[in-house]
Amino acid sequence: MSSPSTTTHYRACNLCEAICGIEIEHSGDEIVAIRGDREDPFSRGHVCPKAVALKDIQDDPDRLRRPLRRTGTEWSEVGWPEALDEVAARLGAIRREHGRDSLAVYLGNPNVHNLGVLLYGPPLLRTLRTRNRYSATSVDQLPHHLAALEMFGHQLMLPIPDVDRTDFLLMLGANPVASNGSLMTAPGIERRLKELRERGGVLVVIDPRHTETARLADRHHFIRPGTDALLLLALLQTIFAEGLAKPGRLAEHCDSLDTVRRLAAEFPPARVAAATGIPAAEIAALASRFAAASSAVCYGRLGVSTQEFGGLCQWLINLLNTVTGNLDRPGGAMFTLPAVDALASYGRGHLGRWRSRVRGLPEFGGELPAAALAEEILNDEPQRIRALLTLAGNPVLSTPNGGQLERALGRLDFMVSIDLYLNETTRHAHLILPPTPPLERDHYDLVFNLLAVRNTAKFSPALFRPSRGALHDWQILDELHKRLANGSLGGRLKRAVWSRLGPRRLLDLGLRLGPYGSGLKPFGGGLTLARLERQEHGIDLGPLEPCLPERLHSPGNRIELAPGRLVADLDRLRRRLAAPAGLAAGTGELRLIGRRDVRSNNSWMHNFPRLMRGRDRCTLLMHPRDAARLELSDESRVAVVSRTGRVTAPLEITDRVMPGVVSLPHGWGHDRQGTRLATANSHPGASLNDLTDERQVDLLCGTAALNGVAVSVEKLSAPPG
Ligand SMILES: Nc1nc2c(c(=O)[nH]1)N[C@H]1C(S)=C(S)[C@@H](COP(=O)(O)OP(=O)(O)OC[C@H]3O[C@@H](n4cnc5c(=O)[nH]c(N)nc54)[C@H](O)[C@@H]3O)O[C@H]1N2
Ligand SMILES: Nc1nc2c(c(=O)[nH]1)N[C@H]1C(S)=C(S)[C@@H](COP(=O)(O)OP(=O)(O)OC[C@H]3O[C@@H](n4cnc5c(=O)[nH]c(N)nc54)[C@H](O)[C@@H]3O)O[C@H]1N2
Ligand code: SF4
Ligand SMILES: [Mo]
Repeated sequence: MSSPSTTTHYRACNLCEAICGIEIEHSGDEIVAIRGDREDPFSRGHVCPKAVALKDIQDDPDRLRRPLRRTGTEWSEVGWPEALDEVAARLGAIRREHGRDSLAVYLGNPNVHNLGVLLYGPPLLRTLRTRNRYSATSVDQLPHHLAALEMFGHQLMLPIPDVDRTDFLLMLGANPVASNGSLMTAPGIERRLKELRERGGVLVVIDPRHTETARLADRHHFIRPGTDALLLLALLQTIFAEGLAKPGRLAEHCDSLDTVRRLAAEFPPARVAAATGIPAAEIAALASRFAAASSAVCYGRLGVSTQEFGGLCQWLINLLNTVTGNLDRPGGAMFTLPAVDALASYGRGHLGRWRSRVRGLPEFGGELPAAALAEEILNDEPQRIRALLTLAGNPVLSTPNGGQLERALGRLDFMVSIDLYLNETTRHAHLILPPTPPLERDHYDLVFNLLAVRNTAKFSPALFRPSRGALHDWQILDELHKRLANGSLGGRLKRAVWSRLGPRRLLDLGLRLGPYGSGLKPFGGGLTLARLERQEHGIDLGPLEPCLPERLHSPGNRIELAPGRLVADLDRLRRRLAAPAGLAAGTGELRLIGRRDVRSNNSWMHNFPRLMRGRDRCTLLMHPRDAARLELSDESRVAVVSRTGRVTAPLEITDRVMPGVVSLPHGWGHDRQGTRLATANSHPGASLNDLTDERQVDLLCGTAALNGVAVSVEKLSAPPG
């Protein structure tokens, strides 16, 4: 809807996983309004306050428009050809002298929201062939990939909770009302959860904090951080003991059900109640209700992935869904059929083919854990990392022990960042290469359609033409690739063809060859980019459909219920349960967890004035009982101290957090010198990851245990300033 002087542009917001349809009313280059697109068949008008950030990114005077080169602490603009040549020359020289593993790469979260990077990043990475690849995956969803690989044979066979049809949603360690959902693309999740309850369904939330999502739930249970694997085992134990296990249609395709029954038998509710903080009777009742529901799904996200037993949690969640017959059935945990088949072009995945040099942490899918990056730089071995490329990442604020990583970055011979901003990480680079912002490029969600609660497709053409000379992320990657590839004639030809095709034509090919596609016939029916583009609100491809066992990627199309590596990892959990200072410890020590706010997105949306209004959000939440014990009041400013660091924050006393647990949001800490983020600098907050510990990882797969960090809290004597 636009007035006579304005035009309306339709697209998907690419800032978070919800992929909301938006309408942008604009007059030439001036954005007049950004609203939810009511005609979008998937999001039906939903947006969150961050949608307007698309305009703020576009207009932000701090956003970098030209490559920058650092000399000491001074930055100066450089032309594109010169910047690209210099980056390639420096990386090439270090590689020649010290070998390919001396170059490291860190890939941040926005890459999965970026069509061009998804198509042009992999070829460059293959050319670099470094074993020192790191990404946000190992501070995020890695355990989901591991469980999918081990059970279903492919790291991307991720079961998605069918929220729109389920009768019972058991949610652990997720707060979609603030995060808008993750590994569950479901725009307007709050409405979907309310609809679940209106149709008589049940929502149970397990979280050490009484979250915004818990407020919508029938039941919320506090749980001691890091003990979810025990709870899940006890749920399974009850289900087996009460004869409620009925895998149904898939039973004949599952292996090792008896092993699972035997393993779970060790963990009756009474044995885990003290450790988890949930009474045994409540656990047993929850198990019975879950198993009795006509459809049910257990879903666990960041709080159960980024903890010491994340791999076990995601395996046990899949098990709970499978043994109750809820895997691959409507209302349960289902698989998507996106219009571009991402599984076909990604490897199945692998664990532990090589290990990090210093600590011996395993690679997963070709990447080493981000928790190992700093130490791989800060050592004196000849094979240490000497150069780093960061691509849309801010690991100083987003990976554990950010302070140590900063020291490491300062030691590199060369660092280059492809990024929109001069921030806490990129300020350490020698060169920053800024790409075009989201509204200047074409967009299609290759990843989030794979994770969506419904099959849909939408193409978002660029709204604005890039300013003169600007490059897209994919063009920067392609230019670097061109300069760094020294392959065969065949390899060079392939690269040249890929480079000529560009994201649009590659997407068209992907759509044509996908499950709804026209094939390669010029006039065949079915989906092509041209046809999709004509549907500016996007198209609905229907609800998720059962697809097992045919779509399994495992040998013989079998579901392995008791993968050896996961079964073996139970030993770590047993030892922890038995240790006197283990999970049940009541040592008086506090456990630190994170949180999200709907107006933030990880570390990079604190520079937009409209999202920063109101009171300070970077506060430490503490239960009144702990506050009383420590003689703290609501006016206190406190220091939070861990093995790795010390930060200060205003205290917020609330019974919405569990006794013994404190919570600080992540993504803050914008008071570091020399960044170019005027608004963020004036609302700096403190970085949670100055407190998280790189030594605390899920040893099975190297995922950082960002939740459950042991901290103490001290009162600051005088209020600052
Ligand atoms: N303690 C704690 N730590 C956490 C988490 C937590 O819950 N608790 N959450 C973790 C999770 S889930 C994640 S995903 C990670 C995120 O970790 P990161 O991806 O490392 O961090 P982001 O804050 O997302 O930083 C994104 C960067 O990309 C840049 N950028 C944005 N858009 C573009 C673009 O289109 N192109 C380019 N080239 N650059 C762009 C931004 O300027 C910013 O520098 O953090 C993790 N860290
Ligand atoms: N507004 C906003 N939206 C976002 C982001 C953002 O930064 N801001 N980030 C995006 C990204 S990259 C991601 S990955 C998603 C993440 O999406 P979610 O997984 O929904 O993320 P969180 O809101 O961090 O929810 C994690 C919950 O786990 C709880 N928790 C912590 N430790 C434990 C534990 O040991 N056990 C249990 N059961 N719970 C625990 C925390 O209290 C918290 O409520 O959000 C995405 N959306
Ligand atoms: S929930 Fe907000 S940030 Fe996420 S896609 Fe929708 S409008 Fe964008
Ligand atoms: Mo994430």
